[in-house]
Amino acid sequence: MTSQNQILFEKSLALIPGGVNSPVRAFRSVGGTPIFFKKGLGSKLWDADGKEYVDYINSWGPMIVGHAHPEVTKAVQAVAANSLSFGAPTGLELEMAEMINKLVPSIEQVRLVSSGTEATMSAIRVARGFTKRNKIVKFEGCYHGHADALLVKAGSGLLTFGEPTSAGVPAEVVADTLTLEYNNTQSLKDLFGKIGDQIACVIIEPVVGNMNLIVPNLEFLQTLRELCTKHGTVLIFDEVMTGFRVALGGAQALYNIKPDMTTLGKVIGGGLPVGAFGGRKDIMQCLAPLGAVYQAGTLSGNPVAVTAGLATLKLIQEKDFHEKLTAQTKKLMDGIVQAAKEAGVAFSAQSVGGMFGLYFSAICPTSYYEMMQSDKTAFNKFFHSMLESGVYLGPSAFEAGFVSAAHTDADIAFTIEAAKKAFAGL
Ligand code: KE4
Repeated sequence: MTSQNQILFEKSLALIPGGVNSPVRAFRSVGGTPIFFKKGLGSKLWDADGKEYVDYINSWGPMIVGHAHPEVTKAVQAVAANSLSFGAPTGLELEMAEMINKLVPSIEQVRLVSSGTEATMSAIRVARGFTKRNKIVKFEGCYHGHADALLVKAGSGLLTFGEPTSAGVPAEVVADTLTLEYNNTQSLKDLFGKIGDQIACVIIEPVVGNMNLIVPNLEFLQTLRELCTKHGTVLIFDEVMTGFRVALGGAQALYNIKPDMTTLGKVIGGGLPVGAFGGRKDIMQCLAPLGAVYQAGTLSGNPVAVTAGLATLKLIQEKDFHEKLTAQTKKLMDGIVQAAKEAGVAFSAQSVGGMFGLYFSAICPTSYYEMMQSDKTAFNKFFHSMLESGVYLGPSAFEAGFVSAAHTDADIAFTIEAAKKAFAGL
């Protein structure tokens, strides 16, 4: 019998490119039919056929307190009754700015936008306007959204498609985008030694989640900070994924490294469209209407989206929230690693806070090159077996996974049992 997922997918293909509104959802990397969901509650999802899953995507990070958390839903319903948007300032945006400044003190001033892409695109522009330089540096395998200048050897869906540089981006637009190898400290020293005073900014995922999870070498991050300071280069931590997830204050708190600017998204919208960029006041003062760098947005700071974000940010400040989330995620990793070991499968896994990486390789990769050596075919078979068992992982070997505060010990045990079955079938 044809499933509802298949029916919906076939019909979607007629009107939506690839049947999806974001490429990674298309299952092109893992094969098969994308799952169309109808409902989420806590750690669970239900698809169009009513099949239940334990969810480890959590909308790629935002649903950190679980799906349909009653306090978030109640807050959104109440504020929505007062109109969905004004296109004018609201006290809610001030409350969000105060909350972000409190939780991420390096953000002295912040501007809200509607996606992570808008946040990184705007941060790059401000950094270029502030330094009056054009060159920007990113790292192979890191993904910062789909702004033209950043679609160079990007991660996430682009890795999945094996198209390191997107079509439709003129060479001139990326002529000033330089790409280095993540965790390669010497390459930083070499580049800054040559052209450091020409570099407007370096943008980095301080913990990478878009070529699967890659943990930073602390000396690499510290050297990057020192070189940016020495050469007047703006250091941008793209914490769209790591913000409020690897620690309450993000990766910058975890590693005690202060960037000049930070980009945020995902968790600060609690599932609704909110992004943000901010940092040193002297840099942010370059922004219109004060300065010459233009940036704008009809729905920036949308009251309903900001309310969902504020409700979420209040919940993650509950006592021991991140300690519990980190411990639950590590318990999951330990159980899956043990299952692989018992099955004799070359496998490794690691986690940072509430995000994790599963690798079909004997060691946890520390670079893009090492990540590319992992066994993608084994991952794809593992993915489908887990899906069959009712566990929803990211449909690509190049994505990190996410745990929420709603994932119970029973969910973890269920997932580990499903992993045992999946490893046995490899
Ligand atoms: P959005 O424009 O998708 O809101 O954010 C872009 C972005 C920026 N920076 C980082 C570190 C990110 O991880 C992202 C988006 N992450 C992907 C997940 N790999 C979004 C999933 C998708 O593209 O559908």
